Amino acid sequence: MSSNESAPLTAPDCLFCRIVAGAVPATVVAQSSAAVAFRDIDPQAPLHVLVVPRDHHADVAQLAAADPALLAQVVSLAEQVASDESSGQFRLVFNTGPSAGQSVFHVHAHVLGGVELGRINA
Ligand code: DGP
Repeated sequence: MSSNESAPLTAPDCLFCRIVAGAVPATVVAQSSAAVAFRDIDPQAPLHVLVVPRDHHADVAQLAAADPALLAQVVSLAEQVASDESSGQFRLVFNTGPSAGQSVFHVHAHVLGGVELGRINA
């Protein structure tokens, strides 16, 4: 089932599915029919919002494979939040896998901004 239909795909015991459903409180700053944006509980920048698709996908690679249009909607909502709350310039981070720092396995974009961000020297 896609996010255009009535009930989103969910996974049992998924924290971000519960936030999307309103069962766990979060500070929601924007939403669309496909995605929800809410403040990170432990902000790392003046603007630090998480954007999640309403449908459950474990990570960005799985989302891109299963529903690339939905990934585009996640990015679009991220851009909207950055424009509404900051300069419109932002860093988008998808931690993907435990070794990359992913701790919640419902794909989420970290939208970071509101400050001069340093270059990433990988
Ligand atoms: P990651 O490590 O990339 O999986 O990021 C998970 C983020 O989720 C982390 O920055 C903290 C945030 N987070 C964890 N639990 C909650 C919560 O209950 N509410 C909110 N708003 N954010 C949470």
